[in-house]
This record gives sequence, C-alpha cells and structure tokens, in this order.
Amino acid sequence: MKRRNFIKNTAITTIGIATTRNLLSCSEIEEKKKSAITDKEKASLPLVIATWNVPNATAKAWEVLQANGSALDAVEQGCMVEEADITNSSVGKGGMPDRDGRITLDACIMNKDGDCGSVVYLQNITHAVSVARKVMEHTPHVMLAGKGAEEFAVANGFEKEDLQTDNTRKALESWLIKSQYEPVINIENHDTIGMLAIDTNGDISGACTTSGLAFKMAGRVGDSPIIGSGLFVDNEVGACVATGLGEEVVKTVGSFLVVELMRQGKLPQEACEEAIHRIVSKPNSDYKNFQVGYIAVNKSGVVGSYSIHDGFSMTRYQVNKNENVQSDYYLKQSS
Ligand code: SD4
Repeated sequence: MKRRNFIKNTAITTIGIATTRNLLSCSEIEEKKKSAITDKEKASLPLVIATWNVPNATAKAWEVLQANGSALDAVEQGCMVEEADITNSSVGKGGMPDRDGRITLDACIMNKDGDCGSVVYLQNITHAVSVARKVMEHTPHVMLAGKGAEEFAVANGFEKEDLQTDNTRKALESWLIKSQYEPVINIENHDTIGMLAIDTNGDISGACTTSGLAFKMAGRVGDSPIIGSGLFVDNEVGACVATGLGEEVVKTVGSFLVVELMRQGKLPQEACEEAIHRIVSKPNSDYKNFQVGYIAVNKSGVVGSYSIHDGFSMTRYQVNKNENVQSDYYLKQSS
C-alpha cells in the first residue's frame, strides 16, 4: 500500500473506531439509565392505567392482557366499556351534547409502531375508539372528521344509534336556562377515558375517547383526538394521555411533551409535573379555573400522574390489583 493511502486508510479506520467508541459509550450510558430506573422501581408487566375512576374499563383491558392479548386490543376494548356505559356522561353513548344538542365524539388510538388513527366530530356511533382504529388500519390517513367519519364507520359495519339519553336531554335543558357562553369545567367530574397499556411482550399502546366538553360550541374539537396532545405513544420510551380542558393541552402539545421529557431521562411523575408547570406558568394562565391531568408510563412500567387541581385520579391494574390512585396536584404545592 502506498504511504499516502496507508495514512488515509489508517485515519479513516481510526475515525471509525473513535466514532464507534463514542457510540458505544453513549449506548452504555443509555443502558445504565434504563437499568437504574428498572432497579429503582421495578414494575411488573403487563399493566394498564386509565384516567379517572374506571375499574370496569381497566378490568376489561386486563382480561385481554392476561390472555396474552396485545396492548392495542386491551386499550381499545377497555375504552369500549366506558363508551357503552350511559352513566359515563363524558364518553360515547350518553355523553353530554354540545349547546345545540348534538353529541359529537372525539377519539384516537396509537400502537407500538407509532401508527395512529383518530376521529373528530363523529356522530351517531357509540364506539368512536374502534372507528379510530379502523382509520389507522384501513386507510392511508390519520384523521377523519364529521360526516366523512360517520360514513366511513357505517361502511365498515358500525351501527348508527341515537346517543342521547333522558339524562343528556335534561342536562341540556337546564344548561340552556343558565346559558353560560364559556365551556363549563367541572373539575371534580370529567370522565374522558385515556388508557395506556403494556402487554406481556413489553409493547405499549394507548387510546383516548370523549364526548368533549359538555355544552361546547358547535364544531369544537378538543385535545383528545389530536395525536401528541391528547395522546402519544413512543414504544422505545413510554406513553402519556391527557384529560381536562383540551385547549390548554393542545397549546402545550402536552402528551408529546411528557413522552419527550421521559426520553430525556425524566421519570413519568417528573415528566407529568413538568408538563403541568408549562401550563400554569404561562403568562396570564387562568389555571385556577380549569383542570388538566396527565397520566404516563415508561417502558419499564413505572407510572406517574399529575394535575392542576385536586380530585384527579388514575385507575391502575397491575399485579392482579385494580385500584384507583389519587393523583398529586399542583395547587397543593402552590397554596
Ligand atoms: C376535551 N380533554 O375535549 C377533553 C375533555 C375531558 O374529561 O378530558 N374531559 O377537551
């Protein structure tokens, strides 16, 4: 080999080795970080968590996970339980209408491969989460809205139904008498369901389904069907789902933020707290008058949840225990 070529080749090889060394040391650090988390808070898999107190929904998801079903099937079937429950007035059939009396549903779903589907302003179909899954699996698109979403659902075998109940009719009548213009947030009692699961393979999926804010303006869509805001799943890192005043979640791209913070090394609890801080520390934030809550899980199965106000909780089914866990909240620290 000529001397000049020898020097050139040696230099390239050396750069190669140096780069590989750097890469190796980076991945070593990553490995150490991961095992530090697992050693500190070893979590048992599978597991499912959901926003609010929804033991029937987590029980359904758990049944799927226990039978070695996928996290994707688990979150879909778990959410469907609440969608069909007419006593849950924030989701599916029996969900609260907009101020013109229409029940319009928003939902999304995201799988371990980063694929996602969503529906917005869907009417007359109970299982919005399943329509979202069909969008993900059977169309080249991510989101379908309104009439198009409804027609797509019917074409895929979903039954059209009247989603109103006596309860929703009465609730609208009494709201119209008061007729406040602003969406009213009852910080004690939202039941939008956001669900995250890790299956026995260690794969993560998530889903979110809601009728949105009660008595919202016609056409209003919140955070729940917006990937990155209401829900985000990154199978390498973890997942997050949001509830509360969707406008505030959208403005901070909340769920993506939580997952990115976990990617940078934060535990789920720390990441949820940081995302809530982003909302409350905005100039002119009116946070005393609205609620936002996040739940998150990392790849090791460590979970976290945080909200602005008291009263938010998460249901967790893990190690054969289905329990409702009250979340820590921002106003406690600041009062
Ligand atoms: C929305 N985030 O439409 C939803 C509402 C919600 O429990 O979470 N309700 O803004």
